[in-house]
Amino acid sequence: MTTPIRAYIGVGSNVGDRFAHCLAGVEALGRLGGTRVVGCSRWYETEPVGEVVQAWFLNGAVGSDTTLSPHDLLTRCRYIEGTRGRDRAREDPGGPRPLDLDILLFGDQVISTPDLHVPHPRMADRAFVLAPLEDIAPRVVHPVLKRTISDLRAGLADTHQIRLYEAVPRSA
Ligand code: PH2
Ligand code: MG
Ligand code: MG
Repeated sequence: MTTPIRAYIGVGSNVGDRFAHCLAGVEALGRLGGTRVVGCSRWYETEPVGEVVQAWFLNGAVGSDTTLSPHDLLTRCRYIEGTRGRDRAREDPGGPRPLDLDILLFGDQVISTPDLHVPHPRMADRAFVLAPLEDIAPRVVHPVLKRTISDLRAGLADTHQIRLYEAVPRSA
């Protein structure tokens, strides 16, 4: 028997029905064999970060206990992205996508391979990652920076806007 490892996965979408894509992503993660979703953050509307001019994202984060290897989890994340219409062969790097599932942390493992870098290399600089992650993992320690998620969030210099998403808008 393998002991499960707690992984944190960033969820994002900025094409089509963003909320439906994100929820479908969380549900599909919950159906993976050898994996149990143990937490899901609130959702945030976030200004796009990067060179590409594109629509605002919906971002969240999921905690999951898994006996999958990091690469098997990556393969399944890519498969789930594909079920929401994502086509990696045709898309712009860093551009619009119906669903993005990024492995942010995998226990305290540090992984550096051509297709997978964990912790996610830019996570500590991004409010759209740290805000939802802080909802579910405030005291988890970044295994390279040796600082908690709350601490990283508090020291963040990212000025991109983020705001809590209201799935059901307040009526006037
Ligand atoms: N993802 C990107 C590029 N820029 N900006 C926001 N706000 N949220 C994202 O998820 C995001 C981004 C590439 O994965
Ligand atoms: Mg990705
Ligand atoms: Mg991403």
